[in-house]
Amino acid sequence: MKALILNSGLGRRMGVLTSEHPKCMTEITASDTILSIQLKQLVDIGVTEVVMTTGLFDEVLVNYCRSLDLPLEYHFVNNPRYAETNYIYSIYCARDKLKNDDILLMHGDLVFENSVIDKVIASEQSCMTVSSTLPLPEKDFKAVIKDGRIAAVGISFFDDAVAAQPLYLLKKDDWNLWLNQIIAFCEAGETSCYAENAFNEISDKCRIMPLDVKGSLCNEIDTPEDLSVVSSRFREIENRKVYMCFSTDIIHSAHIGIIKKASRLGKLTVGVLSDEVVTSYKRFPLLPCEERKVLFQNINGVSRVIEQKALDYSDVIKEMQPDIIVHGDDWRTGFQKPIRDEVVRLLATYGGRLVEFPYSTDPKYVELEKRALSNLSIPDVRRGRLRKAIDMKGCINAIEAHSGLTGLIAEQTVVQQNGKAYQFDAMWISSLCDSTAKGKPDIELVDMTSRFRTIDDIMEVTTKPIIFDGDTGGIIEHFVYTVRTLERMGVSMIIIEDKTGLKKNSLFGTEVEQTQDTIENFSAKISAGKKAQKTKDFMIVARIESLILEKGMDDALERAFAFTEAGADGIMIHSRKKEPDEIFEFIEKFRAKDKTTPIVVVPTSFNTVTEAEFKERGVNVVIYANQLTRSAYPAMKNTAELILSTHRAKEADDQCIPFKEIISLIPEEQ
Ligand code: SPV
Ligand code: MG
Repeated sequence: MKALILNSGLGRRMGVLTSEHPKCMTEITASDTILSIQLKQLVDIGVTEVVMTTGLFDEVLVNYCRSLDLPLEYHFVNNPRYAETNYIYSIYCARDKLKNDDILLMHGDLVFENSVIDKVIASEQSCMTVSSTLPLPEKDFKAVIKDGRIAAVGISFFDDAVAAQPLYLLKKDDWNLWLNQIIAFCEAGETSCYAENAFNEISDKCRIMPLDVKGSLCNEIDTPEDLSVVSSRFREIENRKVYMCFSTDIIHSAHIGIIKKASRLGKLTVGVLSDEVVTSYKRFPLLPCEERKVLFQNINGVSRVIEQKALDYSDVIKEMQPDIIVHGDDWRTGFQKPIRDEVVRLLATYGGRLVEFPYSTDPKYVELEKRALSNLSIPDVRRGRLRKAIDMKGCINAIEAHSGLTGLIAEQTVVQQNGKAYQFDAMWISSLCDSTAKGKPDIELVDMTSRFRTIDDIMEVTTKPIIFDGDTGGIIEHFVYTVRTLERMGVSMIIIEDKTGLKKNSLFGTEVEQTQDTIENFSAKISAGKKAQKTKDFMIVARIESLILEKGMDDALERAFAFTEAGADGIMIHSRKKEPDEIFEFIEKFRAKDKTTPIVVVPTSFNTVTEAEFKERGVNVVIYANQLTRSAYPAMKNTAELILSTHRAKEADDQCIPFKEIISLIPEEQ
């Protein structure tokens, strides 16, 4: 396709404004002329070749085009008889460059907004821009429409006519017909009429459809009055507030494409979702928000970048009142639909508009996201993310995982609620559940090699950070090796409890004999572990059993401060009371002296407390230590009993999900 821009006219009605250059070089904004706007629009829509007819100031025009330095190939054709002929003759002069091609024809004094040219270029048939909402102009072009097609164009038609602007997309066959008629006219000496006079004679053979641009800006500039109206309208359009939000940290060509489209609608502000929102909605971002902001700030077409702190747009809309919000059309269904509905509602309150572009499902982008995910599972990347998540969110949660399958549940479960998304931040490799899954008691019987194997199974299919239940940590000489192995595997945190001898699960409390380690020995274990680790990321957390073993609050606090002093990266305080009072008391007293060391809780017994309340009191990690095992066991037992009592599997089917559903959880390839 070639663009044909007609710039041979004298533009006499513009007065002094055209005394030194052609009309198309008249400034519309401080940085753009009618022509530079048109040419940039052509570049944006992918046109590379321009045929431009010239007249007076031929050289000025040619030099000006070159100075714009746009990626366009120009064919300048001078009409030497510009003073006494009309543009029909200019086209005649350029005929050899115009044959057998689709032509985008425009007058050189036409200013239109981007959406107009976008619609024209998207048309599958030849078309001419018309406006059904404008009054019929006295002197300018009108198009007569018959049977849905343009039957005639001129200034003297008033019946069955609409206002029309000289912007055409002409498909090769239609254009050849019209061009041949233009040639015939000119060779017969008819050189001072409109090119449209030639069209009117063959219009029944052409299929040029009216393209209704309604109230969009598409105006010729003939007089200084036109100039003032059109340029203020153009500036208004250019300054429209356009807003678009991104969660991505991998910017690819589809993002650039949609940014380009959005920036053509006005001044584009990009919202970058905060790290916290991205983590709960999608996955841990590969780049923190500040980095993502810098990336977007440097993309062509982006005027401003802000942080969007919620998945829903209400705050942004209230603050910024964008004229246009741009989004992919993927949010019309699914969990984002309520967010979209709210955006539509809020925009309607002040006349804002939602513009949706088709969402790209190109497999190469899916592949990129897959790669990002596998990146997150690399040990070095995974290990440090727990600390980062704690810093970012203040308080994170973790759920138990004891196998690849439970790992996948921890990894993939997302709940959408009121336009927000929730998922687990980390996984807890519980000694109790790992032992139970193997049908063994939780007494450090399952050896470390086997525990590492469980971690490996989980790591193979997940990306989330791992907190390892290290029981007592064993003897110091063994503990240092455990630390190094876990660190190398990409585990983020080990929690060891201050017990010695035959460890039993804490939930037995004082019902079984359990011995607490001395402060000195346990502190030495922590210090040795801290010394052994190679990275800064890895965390060793001291778990205090004083409340479980009924040794009192003072003992718990004394140990907490001693273990922190010994280098512990966090304190886990445990209790098996239903009431959270002693946990709250510990947190309050610990926080009175230590504001920063992370506190971990396992609310199996005191399970009425919400994460928000824990956070408010100063807790940083909430671990749901065994709920998957505890809920799976009765379900499985029930099914086994049902099969035994009915002597077949049919009755049990109601409580089984189809295997297809389980399979869908399992990724085909990592
Ligand atoms: C585990 O999950 O193995 C724990 C937490 O150590 S608790 O069972 O509450 O002791
Ligand atoms: Mg345990």
